[in-house]
Amino acid sequence: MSEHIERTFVALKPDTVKRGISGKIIDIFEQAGFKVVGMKMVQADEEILKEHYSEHVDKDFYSRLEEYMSSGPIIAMVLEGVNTVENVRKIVGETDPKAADPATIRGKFAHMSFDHADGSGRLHKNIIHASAEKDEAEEEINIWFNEEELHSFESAQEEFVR
Ligand code: 3AN
Repeated sequence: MSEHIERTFVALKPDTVKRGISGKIIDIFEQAGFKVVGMKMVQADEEILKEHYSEHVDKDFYSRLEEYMSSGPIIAMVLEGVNTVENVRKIVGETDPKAADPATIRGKFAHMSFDHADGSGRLHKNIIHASAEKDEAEEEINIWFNEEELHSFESAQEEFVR
């Protein structure tokens, strides 16, 4: 496998699942040629969220982040392709939907802002999570998936997009 082919972890957050826009978002990644090599619906609990968001556990907003992320099932995915971590983050857009480019997933499907969430005690609903760095992607894939849940296969478009 080329050194540029890598995997990243993506989670469609509970608001996305409840709004029924998961398919539209998965479609964006498939259209860009990423291969879905793992996918499942999970009800996240306190323990897995503390592991996943270990860098945020002590922050003021953590209890709201946990409430948001456990407010319904998420769709956890592993995507594979060329420089996937960087490319997927670009497609996902800025963390704060208000600041996200309208061509990105967060800009297209949300308009929440940190100021609004923090000022009103609301949940900062931003649709999707994607790993920020290659090391983080490996850690997050291990947190959410077992080896048997990840698949190696040749996709129909691989020859044209890689
Ligand atoms: P990203 O998910 O884009 O890597 P991080 O790691 O900075 O962004 O933040 C993780 C999660 O914590 C995000 N989903 C974000 O909504 C939430 N978060 C970060 N900062 C705040 C804040 N000031 N108020 C509410 N939620 C926040």
